[in-house]
Amino acid sequence: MKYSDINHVQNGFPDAFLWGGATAANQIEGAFDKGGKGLSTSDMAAYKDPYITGKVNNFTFNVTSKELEKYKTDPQNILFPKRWGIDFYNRYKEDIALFAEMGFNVFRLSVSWARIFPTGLENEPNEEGLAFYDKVFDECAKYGMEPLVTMSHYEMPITLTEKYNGWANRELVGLFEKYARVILNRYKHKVKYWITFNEMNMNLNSLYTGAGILADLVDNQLQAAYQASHHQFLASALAVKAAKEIIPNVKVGCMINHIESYAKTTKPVDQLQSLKSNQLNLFYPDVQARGEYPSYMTRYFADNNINLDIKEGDDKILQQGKVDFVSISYYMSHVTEAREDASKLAGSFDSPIKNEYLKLTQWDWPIDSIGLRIALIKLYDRYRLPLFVAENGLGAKDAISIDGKIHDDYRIDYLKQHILEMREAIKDGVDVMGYTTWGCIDLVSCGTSQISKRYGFIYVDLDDAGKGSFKRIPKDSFYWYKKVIASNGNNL
Ligand code: BGP
Repeated sequence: MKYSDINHVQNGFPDAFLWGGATAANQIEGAFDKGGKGLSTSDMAAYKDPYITGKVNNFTFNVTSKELEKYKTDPQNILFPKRWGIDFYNRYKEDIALFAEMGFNVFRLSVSWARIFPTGLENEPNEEGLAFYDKVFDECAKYGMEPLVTMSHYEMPITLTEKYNGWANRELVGLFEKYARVILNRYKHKVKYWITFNEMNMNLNSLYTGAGILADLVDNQLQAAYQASHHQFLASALAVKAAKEIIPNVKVGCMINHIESYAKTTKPVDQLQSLKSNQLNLFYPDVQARGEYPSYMTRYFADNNINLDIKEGDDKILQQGKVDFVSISYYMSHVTEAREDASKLAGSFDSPIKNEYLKLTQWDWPIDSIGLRIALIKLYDRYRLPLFVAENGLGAKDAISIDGKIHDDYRIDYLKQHILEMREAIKDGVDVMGYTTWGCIDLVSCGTSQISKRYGFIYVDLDDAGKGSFKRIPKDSFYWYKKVIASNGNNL
Protein backbone atom coordinates (compact mmCIF):
# COMPACT_ATOMS: atom_id res chain seq x y z
CA MET A 1 0.00 0.00 0.00
CA LYS A 2 1.27 3.46 -0.89
CA TYR A 3 1.36 6.23 1.65
CA SER A 4 -0.31 8.48 -0.85
CA ASP A 5 -3.49 6.37 -0.83
CA ILE A 6 -6.72 8.22 -0.29
CA ASN A 7 -7.09 6.50 3.12
CA HIS A 8 -4.12 8.37 4.37
CA VAL A 9 -5.41 11.65 3.12
CA GLN A 10 -8.45 11.03 5.26
CA ASN A 11 -6.95 9.28 8.26
CA GLY A 12 -3.40 10.48 8.37
CA PHE A 13 -1.13 7.79 9.68
CA PRO A 14 -0.78 4.63 7.57
CA ASP A 15 -1.40 1.27 9.28
CA ALA A 16 2.27 0.33 9.16
CA PHE A 17 3.39 3.58 10.81
CA LEU A 18 6.26 3.11 13.25
CA TRP A 19 5.64 4.68 16.66
CA GLY A 20 8.28 4.74 19.35
CA GLY A 21 11.08 6.59 21.05
CA ALA A 22 14.75 7.36 20.53
CA THR A 23 17.93 7.15 22.61
CA ALA A 24 21.69 6.98 22.14
CA ALA A 25 24.15 4.57 23.78
CA ASN A 26 26.30 7.29 25.34
CA GLN A 27 23.30 8.97 26.95
CA ILE A 28 21.66 5.90 28.50
CA GLU A 29 23.95 2.92 28.93
CA GLY A 30 26.40 3.90 31.65
CA ALA A 31 28.86 1.04 32.33
CA PHE A 32 31.43 3.05 30.41
CA ASP A 33 34.24 0.72 31.48
CA LYS A 34 32.32 -2.56 31.72
CA GLY A 35 32.02 -5.50 29.33
CA GLY A 36 35.35 -4.83 27.67
CA LYS A 37 34.27 -1.43 26.34
CA GLY A 38 37.02 1.03 25.45
CA LEU A 39 36.85 4.72 26.31
CA SER A 40 34.96 6.77 23.79
CA THR A 41 34.90 10.46 22.85
CA SER A 42 31.60 10.88 24.68
CA ASP A 43 33.18 9.61 27.93
CA MET A 44 35.51 12.58 27.72
CA ALA A 45 33.52 15.71 27.27
CA ALA A 46 31.62 18.11 29.42
CA TYR A 47 29.50 20.31 27.23
CA LYS A 48 27.79 23.62 27.70
CA ASP A 49 24.56 24.27 25.88
CA PRO A 50 25.22 27.17 23.49
CA TYR A 51 21.82 28.61 24.30
CA ILE A 52 22.89 28.97 27.91
CA THR A 53 26.31 30.37 27.17
CA GLY A 54 24.69 32.67 24.60
CA LYS A 55 27.27 31.64 22.04
CA VAL A 56 25.18 30.07 19.32
CA ASN A 57 27.54 29.83 16.44
CA ASN A 58 29.70 27.44 14.50
CA PHE A 59 31.78 25.03 16.52
CA THR A 60 30.26 25.84 19.88
CA PHE A 61 31.06 22.43 21.37
CA ASN A 62 34.73 22.20 20.48
CA VAL A 63 37.21 20.35 22.67
CA THR A 64 40.96 21.01 22.56
CA SER A 65 43.82 18.56 23.15
CA LYS A 66 44.60 20.31 26.45
CA GLU A 67 41.05 19.88 27.65
CA LEU A 68 41.08 16.24 26.64
CA GLU A 69 44.24 15.66 28.71
CA LYS A 70 42.54 17.28 31.68
CA TYR A 71 39.39 15.19 31.20
CA LYS A 72 41.44 12.02 31.03
CA THR A 73 43.18 12.59 34.31
CA ASP A 74 40.29 14.10 36.23
CA PRO A 75 39.15 11.42 38.65
CA GLN A 76 35.80 13.07 39.34
CA ASN A 77 33.25 11.26 37.26
CA ILE A 78 30.80 14.01 38.02
CA LEU A 79 32.26 15.87 35.08
CA PHE A 80 31.12 13.04 32.90
CA PRO A 81 27.47 12.17 33.53
CA LYS A 82 27.40 10.11 30.37
CA ARG A 83 29.61 7.63 32.16
CA TRP A 84 26.72 6.68 34.41
CA GLY A 85 23.92 7.31 31.92
CA ILE A 86 20.70 5.90 33.34
CA ASP A 87 22.16 2.40 33.72
CA PHE A 88 20.30 1.02 30.71
CA TYR A 89 23.18 -1.45 30.48
CA ASN A 90 21.76 -3.27 33.48
CA ARG A 91 18.12 -2.18 33.34
CA TYR A 92 17.32 -2.65 29.65
CA LYS A 93 14.71 -5.34 30.34
CA GLU A 94 12.69 -3.11 32.62
CA ASP A 95 12.99 -0.17 30.23
CA ILE A 96 12.01 -2.11 27.12
CA ALA A 97 9.04 -3.58 29.01
CA LEU A 98 7.89 -0.02 29.77
CA PHE A 99 8.28 0.96 26.10
CA ALA A 100 6.23 -2.11 25.18
CA GLU A 101 3.55 -1.07 27.65
CA MET A 102 3.22 2.21 25.72
CA GLY A 103 2.83 0.15 22.56
CA PHE A 104 6.12 1.04 20.82
CA ASN A 105 6.61 -0.89 17.60
CA VAL A 106 10.00 0.74 17.07
CA PHE A 107 12.83 1.68 19.43
CA ARG A 108 15.72 3.82 18.23
CA LEU A 109 19.03 3.17 19.95
CA SER A 110 22.67 3.29 18.98
CA VAL A 111 25.50 0.81 19.19
CA SER A 112 28.60 2.12 20.92
CA TRP A 113 31.52 1.61 18.54
CA ALA A 114 33.91 1.34 21.52
CA ARG A 115 31.90 -1.59 22.94
CA ILE A 116 32.46 -3.51 19.72
CA PHE A 117 36.01 -2.37 18.94
CA PRO A 118 37.45 -0.90 22.17
CA THR A 119 40.13 1.11 20.39
CA GLY A 120 38.70 0.86 16.89
CA LEU A 121 41.93 -0.79 15.77
CA GLU A 122 41.46 -4.44 16.77
CA ASN A 123 41.01 -7.10 14.11
CA GLU A 124 38.54 -9.08 16.18
CA PRO A 125 35.47 -7.53 17.81
CA ASN A 126 34.76 -7.67 21.53
CA GLU A 127 32.35 -10.57 21.99
CA GLU A 128 30.95 -9.23 25.25
CA GLY A 129 29.93 -6.00 23.56
CA LEU A 130 28.26 -7.83 20.70
CA ALA A 131 26.43 -10.10 23.13
CA PHE A 132 25.03 -7.11 25.03
CA TYR A 133 23.19 -5.77 21.97
CA ASP A 134 22.04 -9.31 21.10
CA LYS A 135 20.24 -9.38 24.42
CA VAL A 136 18.75 -5.92 23.86
CA PHE A 137 17.47 -6.80 20.37
CA ASP A 138 16.07 -10.12 21.63
CA GLU A 139 14.20 -8.22 24.30
CA CYS A 140 12.74 -5.89 21.64
CA ALA A 141 11.72 -8.89 19.54
CA LYS A 142 9.81 -10.32 22.51
CA TYR A 143 7.40 -7.40 22.17
CA GLY A 144 7.38 -7.14 18.38
CA MET A 145 9.40 -3.91 18.54
CA GLU A 146 11.66 -3.12 15.56
CA PRO A 147 15.05 -1.74 16.57
CA LEU A 148 16.13 1.32 14.57
CA VAL A 149 19.87 1.31 15.06
CA THR A 150 22.22 4.27 14.69
CA MET A 151 25.73 3.03 13.94
CA SER A 152 27.39 6.20 15.14
CA HIS A 153 25.68 8.59 17.51
CA TYR A 154 28.16 11.24 18.62
CA GLU A 155 30.88 8.89 19.77
CA MET A 156 33.82 6.79 18.70
CA PRO A 157 36.76 5.11 20.41
CA ILE A 158 38.92 7.85 21.93
CA THR A 159 41.99 6.09 20.54
CA LEU A 160 40.91 7.17 17.07
CA THR A 161 40.90 10.80 18.19
CA GLU A 162 44.32 10.44 19.77
CA LYS A 163 45.90 8.53 16.92
CA TYR A 164 44.23 10.09 13.88
CA ASN A 165 42.44 13.22 15.12
CA GLY A 166 39.20 11.43 14.33
CA TRP A 167 37.41 11.87 11.04
CA ALA A 168 40.00 14.39 9.87
CA ASN A 169 41.87 11.29 8.74
CA ARG A 170 40.73 9.06 5.90
CA GLU A 171 41.89 5.97 7.82
CA LEU A 172 38.61 6.18 9.70
CA VAL A 173 36.64 5.21 6.60
CA GLY A 174 38.03 1.69 6.54
CA LEU A 175 37.87 1.31 10.31
CA PHE A 176 34.21 2.30 10.29
CA GLU A 177 33.41 -0.04 7.41
CA LYS A 178 34.97 -2.90 9.38
CA TYR A 179 32.81 -2.00 12.39
CA ALA A 180 29.66 -1.60 10.25
CA ARG A 181 30.19 -4.98 8.59
CA VAL A 182 30.63 -6.69 11.95
CA ILE A 183 27.39 -5.34 13.40
CA LEU A 184 25.44 -5.83 10.18
CA ASN A 185 26.51 -9.46 10.01
CA ARG A 186 25.94 -10.11 13.66
CA TYR A 187 22.45 -8.56 13.81
CA LYS A 188 21.25 -9.36 10.31
CA HIS A 189 18.33 -11.42 11.59
CA LYS A 190 17.40 -8.90 14.28
CA VAL A 191 17.70 -5.41 12.80
CA LYS A 192 16.07 -4.25 9.59
CA TYR A 193 16.24 -0.46 10.07
CA TRP A 194 19.57 1.37 10.32
CA ILE A 195 20.85 4.94 10.37
CA THR A 196 24.54 5.36 9.59
CA PHE A 197 25.45 8.65 11.34
CA ASN A 198 23.44 10.76 13.74
CA GLU A 199 22.95 14.39 12.68
CA MET A 200 25.90 14.62 10.31
CA ASN A 201 25.35 18.33 9.77
CA MET A 202 26.31 18.96 13.39
CA ASN A 203 29.94 18.55 12.35
CA LEU A 204 29.60 22.25 11.64
CA ASN A 205 28.56 22.86 15.21
CA SER A 206 31.07 20.67 16.97
CA LEU A 207 34.16 19.11 15.49
CA TYR A 208 34.57 16.92 18.56
CA THR A 209 31.03 15.64 19.04
CA GLY A 210 30.34 14.78 15.45
CA ALA A 211 33.78 13.97 14.13
CA GLY A 212 36.05 13.28 17.12
CA ILE A 213 38.39 16.10 16.04
CA LEU A 214 40.40 18.23 18.49
CA ALA A 215 39.96 21.77 17.24
CA ASP A 216 43.41 23.09 18.12
CA LEU A 217 45.04 20.48 15.90
CA VAL A 218 43.49 21.77 12.69
CA ASP A 219 44.30 25.01 10.83
CA ASN A 220 40.89 25.75 9.41
CA GLN A 221 37.88 24.42 11.29
CA LEU A 222 35.41 24.79 8.46
CA GLN A 223 37.74 22.96 6.09
CA ALA A 224 38.22 20.23 8.72
CA ALA A 225 34.47 19.87 9.24
CA TYR A 226 33.85 19.39 5.53
CA GLN A 227 36.81 17.06 5.04
CA ALA A 228 35.56 14.97 7.98
CA SER A 229 32.09 15.02 6.45
CA HIS A 230 33.52 13.76 3.17
CA HIS A 231 35.10 10.84 5.00
CA GLN A 232 31.82 10.13 6.79
CA PHE A 233 29.94 10.27 3.48
CA LEU A 234 32.25 7.56 2.16
CA ALA A 235 31.94 5.51 5.35
CA SER A 236 28.17 5.85 5.28
CA ALA A 237 27.97 4.86 1.60
CA LEU A 238 30.18 1.82 2.20
CA ALA A 239 27.98 0.84 5.15
CA VAL A 240 24.84 1.17 3.01
CA LYS A 241 26.44 -1.00 0.34
CA ALA A 242 27.45 -3.59 2.93
CA ALA A 243 23.95 -3.57 4.44
CA LYS A 244 22.40 -4.34 1.05
CA GLU A 245 24.79 -7.26 0.57
CA ILE A 246 24.21 -8.67 4.02
CA ILE A 247 20.52 -8.07 4.82
CA PRO A 248 17.76 -8.56 2.26
CA ASN A 249 15.05 -5.87 2.51
CA VAL A 250 17.20 -3.73 4.77
CA LYS A 251 16.32 -0.03 5.06
CA VAL A 252 19.20 2.35 5.71
CA GLY A 253 18.80 6.05 6.31
CA CYS A 254 20.83 9.20 6.70
CA MET A 255 20.08 11.79 9.34
CA ILE A 256 20.39 15.50 9.98
CA ASN A 257 19.35 17.90 12.67
CA HIS A 258 16.79 19.79 10.64
CA ILE A 259 16.46 23.41 11.63
CA GLU A 260 14.08 25.09 9.23
CA SER A 261 15.41 28.53 8.35
CA TYR A 262 12.92 31.36 7.79
CA ALA A 263 13.76 34.70 6.26
CA LYS A 264 13.43 37.64 8.65
CA THR A 265 11.54 39.76 6.13
CA THR A 266 10.06 39.53 2.64
CA LYS A 267 13.11 41.40 1.33
CA PRO A 268 14.50 39.27 -1.50
CA VAL A 269 18.01 39.34 -0.01
CA ASP A 270 16.68 37.88 3.24
CA GLN A 271 14.78 35.25 1.30
CA LEU A 272 17.93 34.36 -0.59
CA GLN A 273 19.88 34.05 2.65
CA SER A 274 17.32 31.72 4.15
CA LEU A 275 17.36 29.60 1.00
CA LYS A 276 21.13 29.34 1.25
CA SER A 277 21.03 28.49 4.95
CA ASN A 278 18.62 25.69 4.21
CA GLN A 279 20.84 24.46 1.36
CA LEU A 280 23.82 24.20 3.69
CA ASN A 281 21.86 21.95 6.03
CA LEU A 282 20.45 19.89 3.21
CA PHE A 283 23.91 19.44 1.72
CA TYR A 284 24.14 16.31 3.87
CA PRO A 285 21.04 14.43 2.70
CA ASP A 286 21.66 15.83 -0.78
CA VAL A 287 24.88 13.81 -0.93
CA GLN A 288 23.55 10.76 0.86
CA ALA A 289 20.23 10.50 -0.97
CA ARG A 290 21.37 11.55 -4.42
CA GLY A 291 24.84 10.04 -4.31
CA GLU A 292 26.72 13.14 -5.45
CA TYR A 293 27.83 16.58 -4.31
CA PRO A 294 25.30 19.30 -5.14
CA SER A 295 26.50 22.02 -7.51
CA TYR A 296 25.82 24.87 -5.06
CA MET A 297 28.67 23.67 -2.83
CA THR A 298 31.30 24.41 -5.49
CA ARG A 299 30.87 28.14 -5.00
CA TYR A 300 30.54 27.84 -1.23
CA PHE A 301 33.82 25.92 -1.00
CA ALA A 302 35.55 28.46 -3.28
CA ASP A 303 34.24 31.44 -1.27
CA ASN A 304 35.51 29.86 1.93
CA ASN A 305 38.87 28.62 0.65
CA ILE A 306 37.91 25.04 1.27
CA ASN A 307 39.83 22.49 -0.76
CA LEU A 308 38.58 19.01 -0.18
CA ASP A 309 40.76 16.01 -0.70
CA ILE A 310 38.43 13.90 -2.82
CA LYS A 311 40.08 10.87 -4.40
CA GLU A 312 39.41 9.23 -7.73
CA GLY A 313 36.63 6.71 -7.33
CA ASP A 314 34.98 8.50 -4.40
CA ASP A 315 32.14 9.57 -6.67
CA LYS A 316 31.43 5.89 -7.46
CA ILE A 317 31.36 4.99 -3.78
CA LEU A 318 28.83 7.76 -3.11
CA GLN A 319 26.68 6.62 -6.02
CA GLN A 320 26.66 3.03 -4.80
CA GLY A 321 25.72 3.93 -1.25
CA LYS A 322 22.55 5.96 -1.58
CA VAL A 323 20.18 5.73 1.38
CA ASP A 324 16.64 4.33 1.40
CA PHE A 325 15.13 6.96 3.65
CA VAL A 326 15.92 10.36 5.07
CA SER A 327 15.58 10.92 8.78
CA ILE A 328 15.69 14.11 10.78
CA SER A 329 15.63 15.31 14.30
CA TYR A 330 13.36 18.28 14.58
CA TYR A 331 13.35 20.65 17.54
CA MET A 332 13.05 24.18 16.21
CA SER A 333 13.18 26.68 13.40
CA HIS A 334 15.52 29.64 13.05
CA VAL A 335 15.30 33.08 11.49
CA THR A 336 18.04 34.42 9.23
CA GLU A 337 18.69 37.69 7.46
CA ALA A 338 21.12 38.81 4.79
CA ARG A 339 24.57 39.65 6.08
CA GLU A 340 27.69 40.97 4.52
CA ASP A 341 29.62 37.84 5.38
CA ALA A 342 26.75 35.63 4.17
CA SER A 343 29.02 33.46 2.07
CA LYS A 344 30.93 32.51 5.24
CA LEU A 345 27.89 31.25 7.14
CA ALA A 346 27.46 27.58 7.76
CA GLY A 347 23.74 26.96 7.69
CA SER A 348 21.22 27.44 10.45
CA PHE A 349 23.74 27.44 13.26
CA ASP A 350 24.64 31.05 12.69
CA SER A 351 23.34 33.51 15.28
CA PRO A 352 19.61 33.02 14.90
CA ILE A 353 17.33 35.99 15.31
CA LYS A 354 14.39 35.83 17.70
CA ASN A 355 11.09 34.85 16.14
CA GLU A 356 8.49 36.98 17.89
CA TYR A 357 5.70 34.56 16.99
CA LEU A 358 7.17 31.60 18.82
CA LYS A 359 7.33 30.60 22.47
CA LEU A 360 10.58 29.22 23.87
CA THR A 361 11.39 26.14 25.93
CA GLN A 362 13.10 26.50 29.33
CA TRP A 363 16.33 26.23 27.35
CA ASP A 364 15.25 28.95 24.92
CA TRP A 365 14.66 26.63 21.99
CA PRO A 366 11.92 28.12 19.79
CA ILE A 367 8.83 25.86 19.66
CA ASP A 368 7.47 25.61 16.12
CA SER A 369 5.26 22.64 15.26
CA ILE A 370 4.28 24.06 11.87
CA GLY A 371 7.98 24.18 11.03
CA LEU A 372 7.93 20.38 11.19
CA ARG A 373 5.17 20.24 8.59
CA ILE A 374 7.05 22.70 6.37
CA ALA A 375 10.25 20.68 6.73
CA LEU A 376 8.56 17.38 5.89
CA ILE A 377 6.87 18.81 2.82
CA LYS A 378 10.10 20.35 1.54
CA LEU A 379 12.18 17.25 2.21
CA TYR A 380 9.72 15.00 0.44
CA ASP A 381 9.54 17.36 -2.54
CA ARG A 382 13.33 17.26 -2.71
CA TYR A 383 14.06 13.56 -2.27
CA ARG A 384 10.86 11.61 -3.01
CA LEU A 385 12.05 9.16 -0.39
CA PRO A 386 10.30 8.01 2.80
CA LEU A 387 11.04 10.26 5.75
CA PHE A 388 11.53 9.36 9.39
CA VAL A 389 11.17 11.80 12.29
CA ALA A 390 13.86 10.15 14.37
CA GLU A 391 13.90 12.80 17.13
CA ASN A 392 11.48 15.41 18.40
CA GLY A 393 10.59 16.40 21.93
CA LEU A 394 10.58 18.90 24.74
CA GLY A 395 13.45 19.21 27.20
CA ALA A 396 11.94 20.42 30.47
CA LYS A 397 12.52 20.41 34.21
CA ASP A 398 10.01 17.96 35.65
CA ALA A 399 8.94 17.79 39.27
CA ILE A 400 7.41 14.96 41.24
CA SER A 401 4.09 16.18 42.69
CA ILE A 402 2.84 15.49 46.21
CA ASP A 403 0.76 12.65 44.76
CA GLY A 404 4.03 11.03 43.64
CA LYS A 405 3.22 11.62 39.96
CA ILE A 406 4.75 13.74 37.23
CA HIS A 407 2.15 15.94 35.59
CA ASP A 408 3.90 16.94 32.37
CA ASP A 409 1.00 18.45 30.49
CA TYR A 410 3.47 20.89 28.79
CA ARG A 411 5.20 17.89 27.18
CA ILE A 412 1.90 16.38 26.08
CA ASP A 413 0.96 19.72 24.55
CA TYR A 414 4.28 20.03 22.70
CA LEU A 415 4.14 16.49 21.29
CA LYS A 416 0.46 16.75 20.41
CA GLN A 417 1.08 19.87 18.31
CA HIS A 418 3.99 18.24 16.48
CA ILE A 419 2.14 14.98 15.84
CA LEU A 420 -0.82 16.96 14.52
CA GLU A 421 1.41 18.80 12.06
CA MET A 422 3.13 15.57 11.04
CA ARG A 423 -0.34 14.14 10.36
CA GLU A 424 -1.15 17.19 8.24
CA ALA A 425 2.07 16.65 6.28
CA ILE A 426 1.04 13.05 5.61
CA LYS A 427 -2.33 14.30 4.41
CA ASP A 428 -0.39 16.72 2.19
CA GLY A 429 1.04 13.63 0.49
CA VAL A 430 4.31 13.23 2.37
CA ASP A 431 5.53 9.67 2.98
CA VAL A 432 6.47 9.53 6.67
CA MET A 433 7.52 6.06 7.90
CA GLY A 434 7.78 6.67 11.59
CA TYR A 435 8.19 8.88 14.61
CA THR A 436 10.50 8.30 17.55
CA THR A 437 10.36 10.98 20.23
CA TRP A 438 13.71 11.94 21.63
CA GLY A 439 14.66 10.64 25.07
CA CYS A 440 11.57 8.47 25.52
CA ILE A 441 13.03 7.72 28.94
CA ASP A 442 14.88 10.51 30.78
CA LEU A 443 18.55 10.45 29.83
CA VAL A 444 21.67 12.56 30.06
CA SER A 445 21.28 15.56 27.77
CA CYS A 446 23.77 15.95 24.98
CA GLY A 447 23.96 19.72 25.14
CA THR A 448 24.02 20.25 28.89
CA SER A 449 25.40 16.91 30.11
CA GLN A 450 22.69 17.07 32.76
CA ILE A 451 19.73 14.82 33.40
CA SER A 452 17.59 17.71 34.62
CA LYS A 453 16.86 18.58 31.00
CA ARG A 454 14.31 15.80 30.72
CA TYR A 455 12.53 14.57 27.61
CA GLY A 456 11.04 11.27 28.75
CA PHE A 457 7.66 9.64 29.13
CA ILE A 458 9.43 7.83 31.96
CA TYR A 459 11.01 9.73 34.83
CA VAL A 460 14.36 8.47 36.10
CA ASP A 461 15.12 9.27 39.73
CA LEU A 462 18.58 10.82 39.40
CA ASP A 463 19.94 14.31 39.87
CA ASP A 464 22.65 16.10 37.92
CA ALA A 465 25.31 14.73 40.24
CA GLY A 466 24.20 11.19 39.44
CA LYS A 467 22.61 10.71 42.88
CA GLY A 468 19.31 8.91 43.17
CA SER A 469 17.63 5.54 43.14
CA PHE A 470 17.52 5.07 39.32
CA LYS A 471 13.83 4.26 39.85
CA ARG A 472 11.63 4.56 36.75
CA ILE A 473 8.27 6.35 37.13
CA PRO A 474 5.82 6.74 34.22
CA LYS A 475 4.78 10.38 33.75
CA ASP A 476 1.32 11.55 32.63
CA SER A 477 2.71 11.72 29.09
CA PHE A 478 3.37 7.94 29.28
CA TYR A 479 -0.36 7.19 29.45
CA TRP A 480 -1.13 9.83 26.85
CA TYR A 481 1.39 8.43 24.31
CA LYS A 482 0.03 4.93 24.93
CA LYS A 483 -3.39 6.20 23.88
CA VAL A 484 -1.92 7.96 20.83
CA ILE A 485 -0.20 4.79 19.64
CA ALA A 486 -3.23 2.58 20.32
CA SER A 487 -5.34 4.87 18.12
CA ASN A 488 -2.61 5.14 15.45
CA GLY A 489 -2.35 8.86 16.03
CA ASN A 490 -6.05 9.62 15.91
CA ASN A 491 -6.68 10.11 19.61
CA LEU A 492 -4.46 13.03 20.47
C1 BGP B 1 20.16 15.85 19.27
C2 BGP B 1 20.98 14.64 19.57
C3 BGP B 1 20.58 13.91 20.79
C4 BGP B 1 19.95 14.76 21.86
C5 BGP B 1 19.04 15.85 21.36
C6 BGP B 1 18.57 16.83 22.39
O1 BGP B 1 20.95 16.80 18.67
O2 BGP B 1 21.00 13.72 18.51
O3 BGP B 1 21.68 13.14 21.20
O4 BGP B 1 20.58 14.90 23.00
O5 BGP B 1 19.63 16.54 20.32
O6 BGP B 1 19.58 17.72 22.71
P1 BGP B 1 19.93 18.12 24.19
O7 BGP B 1 20.24 16.87 24.91
O8 BGP B 1 21.08 19.03 24.09
O9 BGP B 1 18.72 18.80 24.71
